[in-house]
Amino acid sequence: MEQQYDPNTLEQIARDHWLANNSFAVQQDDSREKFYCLAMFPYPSGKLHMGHVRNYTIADVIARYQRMLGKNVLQPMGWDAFGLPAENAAIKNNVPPAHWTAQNIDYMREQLRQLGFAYDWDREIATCDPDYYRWEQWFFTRLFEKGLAYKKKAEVNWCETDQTVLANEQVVDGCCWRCDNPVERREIDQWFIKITDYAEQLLTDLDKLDQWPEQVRTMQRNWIGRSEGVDLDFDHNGEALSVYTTRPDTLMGATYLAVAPQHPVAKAAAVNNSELAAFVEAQSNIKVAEAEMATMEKLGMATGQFATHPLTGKQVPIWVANFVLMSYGSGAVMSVPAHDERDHAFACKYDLPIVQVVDKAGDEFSYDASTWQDWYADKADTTTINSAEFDGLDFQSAFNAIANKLEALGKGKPTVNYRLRDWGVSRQRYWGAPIPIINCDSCGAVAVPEKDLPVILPTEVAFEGVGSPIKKMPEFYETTCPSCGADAIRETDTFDTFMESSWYYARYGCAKNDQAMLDGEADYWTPVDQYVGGIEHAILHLLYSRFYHKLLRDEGLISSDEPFIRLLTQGMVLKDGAKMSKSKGNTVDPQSLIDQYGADTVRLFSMFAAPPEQSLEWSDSGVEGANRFLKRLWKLVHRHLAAEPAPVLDTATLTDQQKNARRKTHETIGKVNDDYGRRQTFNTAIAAIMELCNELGKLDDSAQSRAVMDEALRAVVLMLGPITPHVCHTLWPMLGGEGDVLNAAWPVADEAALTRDSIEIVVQVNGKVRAKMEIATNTDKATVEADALAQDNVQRFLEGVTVRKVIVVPGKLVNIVAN
Ligand code: ANZ
Ligand code: ZN
Repeated sequence: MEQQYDPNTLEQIARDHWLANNSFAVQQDDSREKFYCLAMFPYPSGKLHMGHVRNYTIADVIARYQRMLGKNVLQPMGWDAFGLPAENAAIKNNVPPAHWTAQNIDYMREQLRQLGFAYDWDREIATCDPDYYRWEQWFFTRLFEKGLAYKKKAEVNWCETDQTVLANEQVVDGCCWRCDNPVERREIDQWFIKITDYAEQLLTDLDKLDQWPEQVRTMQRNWIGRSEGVDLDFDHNGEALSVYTTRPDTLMGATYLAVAPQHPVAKAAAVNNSELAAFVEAQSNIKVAEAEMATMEKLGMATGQFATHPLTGKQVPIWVANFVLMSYGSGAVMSVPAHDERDHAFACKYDLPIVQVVDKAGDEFSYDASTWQDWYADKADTTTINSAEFDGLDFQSAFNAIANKLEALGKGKPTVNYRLRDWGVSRQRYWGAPIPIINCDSCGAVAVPEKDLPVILPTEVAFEGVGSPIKKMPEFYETTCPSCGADAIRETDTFDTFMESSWYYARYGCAKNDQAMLDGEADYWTPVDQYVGGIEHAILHLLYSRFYHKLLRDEGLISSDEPFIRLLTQGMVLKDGAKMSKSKGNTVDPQSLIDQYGADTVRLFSMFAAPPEQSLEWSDSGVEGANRFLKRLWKLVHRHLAAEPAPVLDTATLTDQQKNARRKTHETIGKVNDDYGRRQTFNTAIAAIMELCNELGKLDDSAQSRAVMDEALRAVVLMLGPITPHVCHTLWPMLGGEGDVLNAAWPVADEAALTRDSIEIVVQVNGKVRAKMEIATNTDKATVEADALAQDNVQRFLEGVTVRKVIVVPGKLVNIVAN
């Protein structure tokens, strides 16, 4: 009697086999090409969701495929284990974050195991493990010594009632999430890493990442935000008031200056002007996102002071304006209301002079606020006017001429600016890696010496209120200065969790090394050949990792320039058109699906339902369909095995039907290979395999048909191996395959099987299809023409008309033009 497809039993057997053989543990092997496949590691929030399942299945399919191509494949897994949710859970459930995290990790590891992912578990990392973060602390001290890590005052959200700093997500409508009192902004000492020193490299190296989605590269480019301009000085009471402009060609049209509310000139002017002081005070306290900046109301106030224009010597008024950022350029702007939309609106509002200095042939300029046109700010095809000796120049010539003149006068120089800011890495939270610094009254900030690392985060803590427990633990923060020996205070801030996720991919290469952060094996495995993860990480995580990689390289720990060669950003999992999320209550628990259908069905569905980069719409019937297909495949194989053993394939004796089935098999191999490797469209690969199985079902049970079937079923099992590894593990030896299917060689299409003896040609009369005919593939053109004209139905349409022309498109169609 035929065995039933029983996923629960066979999947357990397959997984036990992999576990017993440690099938996915890998070592450095210089004789083979290496392939490092990585999916972004999860935050251990409790249990897996469908987004995880999809993400990890995509990576697993790629890893298993590459392994079958004969490469030495590393696919590790670990935990992004620090972060705020663990603290919130600790407050709510009264368990220390370390315990909560460890429990979640154990549960989720078991779930990943059940899905059959081919991970080298020997390399597992949890970022909250001191064996991991000690190296991060050590590396930070190296950056500190090089001057790449520094301390400066920066603003945080402060809740006076709870006496604590709040993360941005803990501020709800300007109030504390816990006590609902208004949140203030406070300046406190914080640690920064100088990513701005690497801005140019981070930008130019994007050009090397030609296997990244263009969209992600563009987002990174915009985030870095490089601009070329000129720093130039106006004179203010004998002192230089510097402005940054990308449009020095419009300098002769600068009719006023605008400074940020925090600018020294604004503050000085406010001393004897209470109205201005109030304005400056109010505007300094408002912090807006840059995106809001564009749409918010532009407000300003005159300082009553003037500055001298560097070229004309004219006096221009200085205004304070809310749209000027203190943190960009010099915090002061030369305003050119004729050619900058913002300056124009401001000038109209406050009745400031407007002077046109750029002209565009054929277009009328208007000073009216309602008729602002984009061309006023456009740099293409312009000519300078009203600019004295600089008249009649295009943008670049005017830029250069004015920049040169300013340089000659010692009043300006060309500058490059970046929107990118240094990376603030201090968090005033508890559940993170302690920043390895000791603050001494006489020596200042001193790095914890290597011998005293790691600085271990105490884990048996109780949460009282919301503040970080280590800020209230003298036994943690009371220490002595490593350099002078005096009493000193240990830093109680912890690192931003982006610190851990910025280098974990490299640590997998030598996860167990307790002598060094990274070693030769880590250098062997890096860079990651294929990285898979969510588009939500397109900017920060990927930019910080790219930066960290360059820091590691410059410390001599790694030899490549970029961490991730190829990037696949997976789409979201939706249900009824909305993103699956707990708050929407539309989640599907992968666990219940695994229990009901087995892991292979869940894997097959998540790969079949959509191309990986697009969103996947959840469908129960789709899951059932995936399950039905696996049952059909199971039947097909068992029916084949129940028949007489297949004889040796004899290609010379095959019938047309057998030849077609065999050609279909090899065409599918070619297509699936391309879909897995180059295109990464696994859904179309699966569709092709399903179609092939349908065709195979039509074969008769003659001896050579069974031989064709035998070859085809082996190919099907090999091709599905990466997607549904458990069932393929079971079927492979049944079909006489040697060893584990996961180590079997990827099938190669037989060119000879692809050639067709005959081909179908469409015959048209005046562009309309009138007949189809089978002809031998090597038929010459004249014979094709003659055969086409001889078709019965074609003859009918040629009655009473004259053939004017016969067009033959080889291998496809014949069109007869007649009238
Ligand atoms: C005069 C001018 C004329 C400007 C014109 C633009 C158009 P990007 O490209 O982003 O670097 N700017 C300079 N510092 C600023 C600050 N701290 N806050 C707000 N705006 C500032 O932008 C550079 C341009 O933004 C500069 O060029 C300056 O305005 C403004 F037709 O100077 B421009
Ligand atoms: Zn000291």
